[in-house]
Amino acid sequence: MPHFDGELHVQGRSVFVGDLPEPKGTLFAHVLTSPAARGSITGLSTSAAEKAPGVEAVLTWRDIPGENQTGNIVMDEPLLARGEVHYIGQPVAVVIAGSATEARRACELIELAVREEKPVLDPRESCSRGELIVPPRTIGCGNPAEARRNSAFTVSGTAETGAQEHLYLETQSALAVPLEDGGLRIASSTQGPSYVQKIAARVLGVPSHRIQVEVPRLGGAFGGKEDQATPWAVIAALGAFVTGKPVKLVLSRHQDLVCTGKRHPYTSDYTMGLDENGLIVSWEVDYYQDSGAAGDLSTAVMERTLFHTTGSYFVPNVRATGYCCRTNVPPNTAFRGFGGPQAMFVIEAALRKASSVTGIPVHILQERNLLKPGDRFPFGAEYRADEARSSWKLCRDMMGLDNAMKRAEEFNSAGGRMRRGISMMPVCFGISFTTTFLNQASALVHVYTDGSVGISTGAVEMGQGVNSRIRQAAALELGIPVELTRMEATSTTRNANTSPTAASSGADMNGNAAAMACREILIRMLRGAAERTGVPEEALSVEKGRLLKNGEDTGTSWEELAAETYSSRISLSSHAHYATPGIHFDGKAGKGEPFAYHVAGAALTEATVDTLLGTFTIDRVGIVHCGGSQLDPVIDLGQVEGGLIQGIGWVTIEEVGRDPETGRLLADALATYKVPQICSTPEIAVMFAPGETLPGGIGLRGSKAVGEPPFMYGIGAWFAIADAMGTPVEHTAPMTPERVLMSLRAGNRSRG
Ligand code: LUZ
Ligand code: MOS
Repeated sequence: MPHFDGELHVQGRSVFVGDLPEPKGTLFAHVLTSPAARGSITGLSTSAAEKAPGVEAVLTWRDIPGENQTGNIVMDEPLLARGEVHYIGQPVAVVIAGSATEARRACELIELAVREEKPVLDPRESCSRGELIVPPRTIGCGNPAEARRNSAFTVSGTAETGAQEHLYLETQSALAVPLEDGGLRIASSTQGPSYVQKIAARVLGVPSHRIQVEVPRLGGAFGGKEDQATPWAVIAALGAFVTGKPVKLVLSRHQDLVCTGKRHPYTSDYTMGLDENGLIVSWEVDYYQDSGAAGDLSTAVMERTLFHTTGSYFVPNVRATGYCCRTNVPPNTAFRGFGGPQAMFVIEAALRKASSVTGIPVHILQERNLLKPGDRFPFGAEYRADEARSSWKLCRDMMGLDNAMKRAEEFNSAGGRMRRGISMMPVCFGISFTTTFLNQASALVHVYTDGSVGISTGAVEMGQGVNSRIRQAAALELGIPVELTRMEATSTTRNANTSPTAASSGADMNGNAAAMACREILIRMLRGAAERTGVPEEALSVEKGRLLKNGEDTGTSWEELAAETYSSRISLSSHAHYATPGIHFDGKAGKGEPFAYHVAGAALTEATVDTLLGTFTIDRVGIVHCGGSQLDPVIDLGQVEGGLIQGIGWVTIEEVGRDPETGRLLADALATYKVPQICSTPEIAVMFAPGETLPGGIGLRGSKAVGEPPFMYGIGAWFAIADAMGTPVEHTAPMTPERVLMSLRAGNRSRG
């Protein structure tokens, strides 16, 4: 199976929002954003900008015809600041001009005065000041305090993980075109076209049916366009609405870096109780999430953190509490893993500490505590698969844990400044939106009279290959070559009220919806053929593009069948709706079955540290990943490798530094924000194990979601480096070379 977009990408022929033809008279928007992280607006004068060359309009909150509100879960996010500013990069005013350069130059003429206050940048400070987005939330089971008191060992500590920039290749972009009846057509680089539609309608004060949103494809997203594409698309929409002309907005890389939210940094306090065999008996944890200046998706991210509080392990007594702490940085947002990685880092850190206290090697502790079939998660659901243990054992044996440990030991016993370390990292990730109602999707399928098939779903192609998987599922359902199918651009007029393409579930849900629509059409086609020929319907089928009777070729091709179906006046179109079966969650009780299934796997990581320089290499990563019966191994491999490397970047070199006084983003260009590149990529071995068999209607034709889970294999890199250092280190990510060096110095000092 080819990744169908691959050919277009390498030839530079694939079309993104920024490449769409600009209608005649298109204007360009540039946004003036807050230079201060916290303060009151004391003056805002646009008159000089209005007179600048090429300027058609300068917009502030006063020009918003509807509601100045883009919040989705919490209603705390104005489109354009009014009275106060809450982070550097918050949109305040918009210039609409004949060219992007004119708009940008005129923006500099807007006079904005802010009385600055000291920003809150530390989530713990925010929490102690009571500046939470929502009240703290706790999930748990058993009696952790009592279990801790009766435990043989207890360990406590703090673990911290940093922010992460999404660094999608395509920056936030939108093109809004006015329609004849006062409506708008918006092309947006969003994962959630229905969100853009709903919020544009709210801000403009028009019904949703006046707003059409279309997404050709995205140049990457990683969660950064789940909620945060919306304000930019709505700003373009506001410009088009007010001027009556098409308006385009494409963020510069610099503005995108400064204005948009990142992965949530967390600082967390934990206490773990263990029995004399190293079995975890209690787990108590407080997560302080740096939510940024507005709610955005922070509460949902925290919910997933709470669901993944015990990682791949079984713990009978748990209390996990999450604090969504409002700070003066851009609202932090969805990012591959969505709070899961933050939780998993904390329990892995705790297990390292437990290993040093109990004297039990950490990989033994990990293995002993892995989830078994029948174990319950703290939220009540049962773990039904045996993949946590089976993937761990396969990884241990096939990827060679013993050999890796021996190699490292021999290497290190030779002395010298280079030291080698290893880690095992298990992953168990729940598939489904934690917000149950989001687990629905729809598809519209047309078979044309020549037999070619057009498919529209709510899924957004962002490079992950969702369209390839949907086409494949549709072609298998119809019994025709995949080349006869085509994916249309995602559009709110073809599929309404869609969930964002997120939570790893885009292919599962939209693929099932497309397959359901295909099945419906195929049944009609076969019924028509049965009526025309007198052959019983059950005897007919389509395979490899031929109409078969009891498995024998009838001499009729798929193309002829399509034409005959049309001539018989039978519809060749169908729309289908899919809702993930079997899931439910009681938010108040904190109990239920929020996930359709889990994806599990394990990674063995080997790293080498230069103890003189603090630099390191991640040498080799061996992964066993339970992907179900795969639809497309090549797409899965791409997701596993890409996720791993993105995860390694998060815990090693990606550092979103901010000035501690002003909150200004320090790494605000690609010269200073570094992501892993091809030279820093380890040798990667991936073995796919089928694992559990999913019931029908869950997953996609037996295959499992693959988008987010592999990200968390990358966490193993942090622990492999720490292992190589051979000195106790604070559990703080990212482990930059600077941190390695300073930790080694501190370790040497404390050893005298
Ligand atoms: N988005 C969301 C997500 O709204 N809910 C989720 O549970 C989720 N999980 C992963 C990624 N995005
Ligand atoms: Mo997401 S973090 O957009 O699945």
